[in-house]
Amino acid sequence: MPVMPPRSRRRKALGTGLAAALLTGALAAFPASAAPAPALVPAGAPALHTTAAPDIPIGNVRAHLTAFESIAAANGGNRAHGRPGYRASVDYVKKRLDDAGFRTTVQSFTTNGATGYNLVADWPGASNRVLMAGAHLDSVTRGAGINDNASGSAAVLETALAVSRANLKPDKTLRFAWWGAEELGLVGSRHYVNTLPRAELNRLSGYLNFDMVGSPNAGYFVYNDDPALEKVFTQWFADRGIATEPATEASGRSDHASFQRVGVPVGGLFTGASRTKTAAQAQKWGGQAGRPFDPCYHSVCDNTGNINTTALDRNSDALAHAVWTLSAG
Ligand code: DTR
Ligand code: CA
Ligand code: ZN
Ligand code: ZN
Repeated sequence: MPVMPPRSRRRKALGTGLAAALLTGALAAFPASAAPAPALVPAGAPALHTTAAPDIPIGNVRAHLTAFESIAAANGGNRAHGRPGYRASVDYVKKRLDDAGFRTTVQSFTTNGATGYNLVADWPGASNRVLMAGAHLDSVTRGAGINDNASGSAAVLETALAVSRANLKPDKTLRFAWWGAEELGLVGSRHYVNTLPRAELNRLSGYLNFDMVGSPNAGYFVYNDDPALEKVFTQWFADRGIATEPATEASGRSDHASFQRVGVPVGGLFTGASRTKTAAQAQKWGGQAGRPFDPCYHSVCDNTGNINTTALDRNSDALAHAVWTLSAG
């Protein structure tokens, strides 16, 4: 069985996300909840902002990828809809969320003669608004689906676990989702929006999608469907001197399209699929011009070797930043 990443377990045991994320061992013993954050800051150090997102530990994200790869290996080499590797992937994510205090729901549906599942996890907020972030959890039958889309699944999972470690008290309810049967035509996410009552759909302030966020020959693409959501991401990258481009390859091609159809503002990140990186893109992002962003797209070689760790780390941190920022109000 895949094991929980050790860092998650340690952080959970500490129980004070802010202290665990930001302070040294000596100071971490100090109960963060009992003292205002500024009192813990040494003179001259930058002020702590309790609303700032933590750095998402890339080691934890990669540990989830390894777990998904093991799940595929133990279940005929894939995690596809209707195959045992898909259900095992749902169980893996659900266990970690349940242990972290989320309210989880498994929604089943039938397509292509098999039962599929969406996993939804809520972290309650104070207002009536809901912010969603999601990723499809199914692979194609050809392989383990690690860039497509264990990468997005792991980044969303680790962000959710970071919310729990920080004991975040958001204004909005935070809702994290892992979709089934995306590869068969966005089936799971479409089922979710079609079965959600209109009053519940109206609570959704936005849906953020993460599908392929660790492509080996990565580009930094930001969905340009909603200007406000787009800006949260583009600003995060600009602040770090990383160029981005609008994700024109994204239109209608992943689960955000299901939300767009019913009028929910959407955003997201993408590092490229089978399109070729241009010379200009290689100039600004590095990598190989004239080669696909992901040469193993939908292939058996989409394994843990098919990941650009820097891209996955940046996108995971940007995801957490967006969730923290957009949780307000
Ligand atoms: N939906 C993806 C492939 C894909 C193609 N273009 C984009 C843009 C944004 C996200 C994903 C994609 C798949 O699962 O195969
Ligand atoms: Ca990080
Ligand atoms: Zn795919
Ligand atoms: Zn995908």
